Amino acid sequence: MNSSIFDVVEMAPDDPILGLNEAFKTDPREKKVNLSIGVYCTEEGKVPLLNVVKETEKRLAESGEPHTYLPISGIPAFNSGVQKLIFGAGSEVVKSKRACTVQSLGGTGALKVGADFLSTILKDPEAVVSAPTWQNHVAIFESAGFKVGTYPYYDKQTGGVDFPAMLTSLQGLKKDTVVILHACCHNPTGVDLTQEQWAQVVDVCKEKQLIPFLDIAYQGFGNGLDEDAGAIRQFADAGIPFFVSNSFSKSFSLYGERIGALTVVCHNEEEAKRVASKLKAVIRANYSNPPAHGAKIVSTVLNDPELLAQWHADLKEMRERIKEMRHALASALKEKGAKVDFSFIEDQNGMFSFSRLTPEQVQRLKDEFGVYAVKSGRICVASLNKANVDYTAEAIKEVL
Ligand code: KET
Repeated sequence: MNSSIFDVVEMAPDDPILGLNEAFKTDPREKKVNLSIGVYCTEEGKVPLLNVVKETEKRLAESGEPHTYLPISGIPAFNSGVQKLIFGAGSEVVKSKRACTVQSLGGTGALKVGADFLSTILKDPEAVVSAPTWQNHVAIFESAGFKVGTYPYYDKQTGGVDFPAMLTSLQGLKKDTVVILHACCHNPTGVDLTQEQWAQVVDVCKEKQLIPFLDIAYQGFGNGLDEDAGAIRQFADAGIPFFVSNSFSKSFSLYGERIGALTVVCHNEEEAKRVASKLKAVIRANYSNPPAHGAKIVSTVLNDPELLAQWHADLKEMRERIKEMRHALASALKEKGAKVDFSFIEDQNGMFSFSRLTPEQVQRLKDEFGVYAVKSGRICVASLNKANVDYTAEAIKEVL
């Protein structure tokens, strides 16, 4: 047999989240529940087409625009809309033009463009992520040439944040370390910092000259659009440079459109212009320019008061249904006499709950009940509904 250049290629493991999602789809069992991927589903178990998206798509279809290339950094009205959304319309950052924003392929694309750009300006690029974090943070920064470490975050004893340990760890980092932070709805734990704690993180980043990189993939799923952006606004007020990757996958239910943005906050407008030019170079050499459809939807909504109000209503409905499901799951587990107290599920934020189930229990949930969760014990409570919550609680109770 001739040798092949691919002889050296080993089978890569399935992705811990997307791999499960694929496995779920091919599971023939009728009674199955997908709590793996972070996707919001309606009471009917479907990924929603938001009312605001339906209406905007109708308008876009009527306008009959051709499918031409977008500028390298995306639609300008989209990028300015993003800045108003994350910093607040009256923000000094927006007015002074010291931030630049580029459209990206979802939140993932924003992280990747940011990491690639940073790796060109840092000598020995190092980054830290929370323990635990969304696994792709590590993969993205490593693939951009970073050495990636962790800082303490989740406290297994209390189910909250081990804030003193986190702060001490950040204080020990060397200058220019990139600190990846979940601005709200921490993935996978669902536990967030208070605004007072954020103020202390901002102080440490400023004092130690660290580079904060705030990932906000769930704005609006915690307590509201402005409330969830509190950390970003504190960093903006501190006057230090920082990065924000945001995503509309979840908040507009536009997962497949790959729509998000990277924003780099600089010291002044002149600096922001130079940074923007380099971000464009990174994008051009990767995928040339971004896709248009999702950006057209989001920019239309962000710049139209009537559609914006509709989006706020759609988002509120999703946020409230998730809270209802948290309550339903915790109550069902209690009613069934589960050995463990799961009331903490109701205190967590966003789409996820860190269930404290072990990898073995997670495996049994899948094998015996067709209930899919991430190995870490993370469950997506946004996929629960009145029809599957009881079955899920029963399954969890059985594997404890
Ligand atoms: N950041 C975080 C924290 C995050 O959870 C996701 C997606 C993203 C960024 C990426 O978003 P996107 O706009 O799709 O590129 N998380 C879910 C999906 C995934 O793993 O890709 C999840 O954790 O299930």
